[in-house]
Amino acid sequence: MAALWRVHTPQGERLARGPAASGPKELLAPDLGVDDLLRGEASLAGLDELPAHGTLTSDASVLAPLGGQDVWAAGVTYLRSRDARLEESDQLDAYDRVYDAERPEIFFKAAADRVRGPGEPVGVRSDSEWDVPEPELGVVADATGSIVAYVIGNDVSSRSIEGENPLYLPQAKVYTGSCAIGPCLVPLAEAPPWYELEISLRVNRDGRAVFDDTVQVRELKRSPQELVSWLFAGMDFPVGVVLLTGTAIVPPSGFTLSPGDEVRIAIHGLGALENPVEQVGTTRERVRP
Ligand code: DO4
Ligand code: MG
Repeated sequence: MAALWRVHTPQGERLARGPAASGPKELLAPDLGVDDLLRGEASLAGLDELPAHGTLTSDASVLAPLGGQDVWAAGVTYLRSRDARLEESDQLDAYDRVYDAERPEIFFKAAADRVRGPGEPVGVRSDSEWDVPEPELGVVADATGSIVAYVIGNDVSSRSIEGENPLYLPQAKVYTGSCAIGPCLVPLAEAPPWYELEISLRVNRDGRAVFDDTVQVRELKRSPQELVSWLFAGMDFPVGVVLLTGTAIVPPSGFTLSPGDEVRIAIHGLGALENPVEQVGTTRERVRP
C-alpha cells in the first residue's frame, strides 16, 4: 500500500514511497518530482513499479507532497457547511442558492509555494476574531483532469471576515498559512473509494482536546469528479492541481482557533495531517467607515 511522500534529506529534497499509515520508506530517483507524475509522462498509478534509490534515514523530514500544484477549493458542498454560512452571514440567499445550483462554488486557495506541510504552522489572521480549521478531502487531478490521488487538506478560514460580506471571501480564505496539505498523496488504486472515507478533526490546546468531530465523506452533495470537471471547465493545469472538496465539520460558534493550538486531521487510509497554529500578519487599528 504505497503512497507518495516528499521529504527533506541531508542531500536535498526527494520523493519517497511508503504506507500512508507509517511513513516514507524508500527514496525514489533524485531527478523525479511530483510534476513529472502528474504531467502525464510517468504516472502516479505506477508508483509501486518505480525503482527505489535508497532507504530513508531518520534525519529526513516530511514536506507538503506537492511540486507546482496550486490548491483550489470548493465550498458549501455539505449541508452542514451551508447551514454554518447561513448562521454567520446575513447574505442568506447566496449560500442557499449555491448549495442547490448546478455550478458549484470554487475558489483559489493557495499557490503551490505557499502550502504548508505536516508540522508546519497554519495561520490565523491578526485582523480576524473567529477562525476555524476546515478539514477536507483533497483530490489530486493530473493534467488531463483525471483524479489520480487523494490527500488531506486544511482550508483554514476566518469566519468573522467571511460572515461580514461574501465579497471578503478572498481575505477570509487566502492568507499566510491558510492552507495545509499532507502528509502524502495516496494513489486512487491504493485508497478506499471516496464515499467510504471518514474525516476526523481534533484541536488540542495545552495538551487537551478542545474540539473533536468526525464526518462521512458520502454526505458530499457532488462527486469529486464533478467538482474537478467544473475546475477544468475554465482553466488548464499543465502539472495538475489539488482541489479541496469542502468541509462538513464546523465547530460551534463559541469556538475559535488560537495561536498555540495543535490541529490534527485524519482520514483512514490517507494518514494524518498535524499542524500547530500561529498568528500571521501585522495587527492594525480597526478603522470603520
Ligand atoms: O463560501 C464559503 C466557503 C465554504 C467552504 O470553504 C466550505 O464549505 O468548505
Ligand atoms: Mg472549505
